[in-house]
Amino acid sequence: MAETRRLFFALELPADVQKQIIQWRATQFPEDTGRPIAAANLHLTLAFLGDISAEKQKALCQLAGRIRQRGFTLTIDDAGQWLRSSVVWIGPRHAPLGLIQLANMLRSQAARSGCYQSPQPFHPHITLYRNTQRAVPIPSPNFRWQYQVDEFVLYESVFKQGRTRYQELQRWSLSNKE
Ligand code: 2AM
Repeated sequence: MAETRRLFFALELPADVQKQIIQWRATQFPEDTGRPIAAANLHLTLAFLGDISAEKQKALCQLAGRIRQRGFTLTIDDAGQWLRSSVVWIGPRHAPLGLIQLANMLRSQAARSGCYQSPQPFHPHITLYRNTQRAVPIPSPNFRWQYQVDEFVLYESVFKQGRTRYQELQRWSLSNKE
């Protein structure tokens, strides 16, 4: 069988925002909340591709490179928990149109290339904890992290020595394009 890699498109976080999120998380949740996501792994998923071949990766990268749209401002000002998927997350209360457009484009390109896409609508979020076993008190969002998004990234999810690491493979610029 041809070798595959587990890939997804996502937005990375600016280093200062990443740091502030980690500090905020450390003060807001009980220790047994679940498995905290490592600082370097925090991201906002745009489209999950699954385990795909090098050939499919190349085709999807070509399509991603044809996306023409401007960057956008993202405001992270909401928090919540999804019991079904056992995650605690933060995200935008109102997703900017640019974010929805970008995710929808990547998700439809992925679907047309045969990557299964969840029928669930796109709920932009940054996962903070996985494997939360019970409902945890979600602090009222006493934060507002705002930043400009001018790039998106293709990551590989690498599981090694009991740890998952997201490795950047390629990035594309959004700014100055329409
Ligand atoms: P998340 O966005 O809710 O955290 C890499 O695994 C990223 O792709 C994670 O951020 C993960 O969830 C997201 N993802 C979306 N669908 C997935 C799936 N079916 N399996 C694994 N990860 C998925």
